[in-house]
Amino acid sequence: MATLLISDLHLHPGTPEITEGFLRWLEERACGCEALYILGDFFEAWIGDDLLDLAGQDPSGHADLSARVAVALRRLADDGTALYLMHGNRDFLLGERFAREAGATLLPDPSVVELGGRPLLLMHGDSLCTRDTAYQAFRAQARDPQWQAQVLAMPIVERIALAAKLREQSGEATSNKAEAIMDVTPDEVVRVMTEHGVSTLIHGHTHRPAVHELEVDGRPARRIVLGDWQPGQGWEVVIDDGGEPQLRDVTLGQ
Ligand code: LP5
Repeated sequence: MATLLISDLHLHPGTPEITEGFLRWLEERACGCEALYILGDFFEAWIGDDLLDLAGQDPSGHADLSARVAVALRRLADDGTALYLMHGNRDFLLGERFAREAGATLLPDPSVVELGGRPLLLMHGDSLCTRDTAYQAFRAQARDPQWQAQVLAMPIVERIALAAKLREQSGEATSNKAEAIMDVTPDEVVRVMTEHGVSTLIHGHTHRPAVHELEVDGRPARRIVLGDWQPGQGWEVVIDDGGEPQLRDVTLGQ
């Protein structure tokens, strides 16, 4: 049975083609798989699991989308596929409640998992972009449990406004950053792979799908980068009986 890994779907009510394509991919592709790993930025922005309480009464469509996706994941989990969710830089507030309703387990970033008979290092990928010091400062603050508790105590409307403000600031900041700064730092990749004793790393975040050959501890190694999903096209890594992780682009039907 195959294991699938995906990342960076950025699900949002404004992009129904991606949502519909993903729900169809779940039924046609993921159904019957041993495990599905979602390596962050599953949602475009996550403001707290209590969004699920608003299903059926949120005109923006965010709550309905979240509830619908949770139900679809739950169906897959109930059919026997193990589901794992890792946080990304957009959905770091995704919590235990969503995971429970989706039948998924929250996976720490980084995580080493044994797949296809070998240890693989799984990450979202944002922590590898160490040259982006402004982002790393933001990340440290946004991952601070005290800051998160304060934010989650805010009324939902204020959280929606804060998320929109952060997105606006991020858009302005990224438009002024060099492309290389927003990619992973090669030395950091080697450092984390050495630290975890792996020769394969799979991550997303950069939206630059590719398989990079490198050397770690004098041995050949690989960094597989998942792509972001667009209307009509997604990306997956599949690990089947052969054990070799394969990066594939996927045509998404409606
Ligand atoms: O996301 P993307 O692709 O545009 O750019 C990312 C980095 N930006 C971010 C910020 C997120 O986009 C913000 C959206 C979060 C939505 C959910 C929020 C829920 C919590 C709030 C509501 C409850 O991750 C960007 C990187 C880029 O990837 C490439 O790696 O460069 O980093 C930045 O743009 C960061 C800026 O350089 C500096 C930060 C500006 C905001 C400062 C506000 C400080 C307020 C304190 C909050 C912690």
